[in-house]
Amino acid sequence: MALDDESFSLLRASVQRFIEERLKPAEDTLEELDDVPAEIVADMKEMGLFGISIPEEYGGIGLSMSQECEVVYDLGHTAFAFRSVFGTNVGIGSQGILMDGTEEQKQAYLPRIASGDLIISFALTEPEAGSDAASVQTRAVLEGDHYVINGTKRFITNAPRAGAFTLMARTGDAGASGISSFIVPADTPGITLGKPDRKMGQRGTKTCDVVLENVRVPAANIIGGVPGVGFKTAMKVLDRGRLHISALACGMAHRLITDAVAYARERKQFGKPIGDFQLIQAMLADSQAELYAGMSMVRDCAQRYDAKAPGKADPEVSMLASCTKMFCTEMVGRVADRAVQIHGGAGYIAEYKAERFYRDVRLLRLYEGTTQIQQLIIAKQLLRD
Ligand code: COS
Repeated sequence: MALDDESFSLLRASVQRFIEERLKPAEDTLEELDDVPAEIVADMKEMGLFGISIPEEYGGIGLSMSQECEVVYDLGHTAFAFRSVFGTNVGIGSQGILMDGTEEQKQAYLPRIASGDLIISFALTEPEAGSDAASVQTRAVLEGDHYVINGTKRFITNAPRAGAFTLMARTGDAGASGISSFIVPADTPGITLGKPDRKMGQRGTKTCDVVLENVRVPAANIIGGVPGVGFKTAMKVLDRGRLHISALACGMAHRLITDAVAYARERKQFGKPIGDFQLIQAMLADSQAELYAGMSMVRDCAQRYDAKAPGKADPEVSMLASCTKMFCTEMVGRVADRAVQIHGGAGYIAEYKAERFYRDVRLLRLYEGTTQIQQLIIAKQLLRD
C-alpha cells in the first residue's frame, strides 16, 4: 500500500503549509487552553489526517509506512499535542482492526476512524500491567453471546475524546495467550472515565483512566473473532507505533536544532554571536549528526516494514523498530537538552520553546515501550539468533 508519488508530494506540501501557517502559530494557544482548538481539528479532518494510514478502500489516504514516517517527521516540528488528536486513529487505535480484524469489523469501523468522526483509543496499560503487558488483569467473561468486562485501564491517550477503544482483556489463563483484543464502544454502559491526568508536558494531549464495570460487549467484537491472540495483535501494533514515534522524535530534533541555530546566530556574548564559539558549534554539530543517524534508521526500518507481509509479525523488523525507537527517542532527549543549554538562562524560561519541548520529548522514552523494554526486545532477538 502506498500513495502515488505525485499525490504524496501534494499531500506533504499541504501538511507542511498547515504546520507553518496554522499549527506553529497556535502553539501558545494550545498551551493556554490545554486543548487543540476545534477549528484546527476540523481542518485536520478535512485534510484527511485521521486516515493517512488507512487504505483507500476504507476511506483513508493509504500511505505506506515510509510515507507515513515522512509526514510524521513533518508533524514532529510542532507541539506533539496536535498530532495526538489523530495519532491513535492513525496508529495504535486502528491498526489492530486493520491487521487482524474481520472484513465486517473493518467496514464497520475503519471509514469512521479515517474520517475522524470516530476517535479510537488503545487500552492496554493497567495499574499493574505496564512494561509487563502480558500481565493484563482486566477480565472478560463469556456469558451467552456477550463478554462481561471488568477492570481498569491507565494513562489511556485520547480516552476523553474516544468513541471506541481497542481494548485488551483476559479471556483465558495467565500469560500472553490468555489475552484477547476487543472493540469496545465508549458509550457502552459501565464505562467511566477517571479525571484527566496532569502531566509533565504535552499540554493539550488527553489521557485518563478507563474503568470498566460489568461492561457487556458482543462476542463478535473480539478483533478477528478469535480469542487468545490479542497480545500478538497489541505487539504488532506497537512495533508499527514505535516507528511512528521515532519519526516524530526526529521531526522535533530538527525543530530544536533549527531554533537553537537561530538563537545562536542572534544572541551575542563576548562581543559576537554565540554561534561563533566552537563549544556552541560542537553542540549543534553533535545534534545534527545524531538526527541524521536517527532519520536514516527511520527510513531504513520503514522500508523493511513495507517490504514484509502486511499485518504479519517479522521478529527482525520488530527488533529494528525497537533499535530505532530507542535511538531516536534518546537522541531527541539529548538534542533537547543541548537546545536548552545553547539558550542559556533563556532555555529555562517558558517564553522560549526549548523549555516546553524539553519536557514534551521526555514522554517519548516511556510510552509505547520504555527504552529498557526496547533493549530487552533487541537483546532477546540477538540471543535467539
Ligand atoms: N509481534 C508479534 N508477536 C509477538 C511480538 C511481536 N512484536 N512480540 C512478542 N510476540 C508474541 C511472541 O512470539 C509470543 O508468542 P508465542 O507464545 O506464540 O511464542 C507471545 O507474543 C508472547 O511473547 P513474549 O514471551 O516475548 O512476551 P513477554 O511477556 O516476554 O513480553 C515484551 C514481551 C516485554 C516485549 C512486551 O510485554 C512489551 O512490549 N512490553 C511493553 C509494552 C508497551 O510497549 N507498553 C506501552 C503501552 S501502550 S502506549
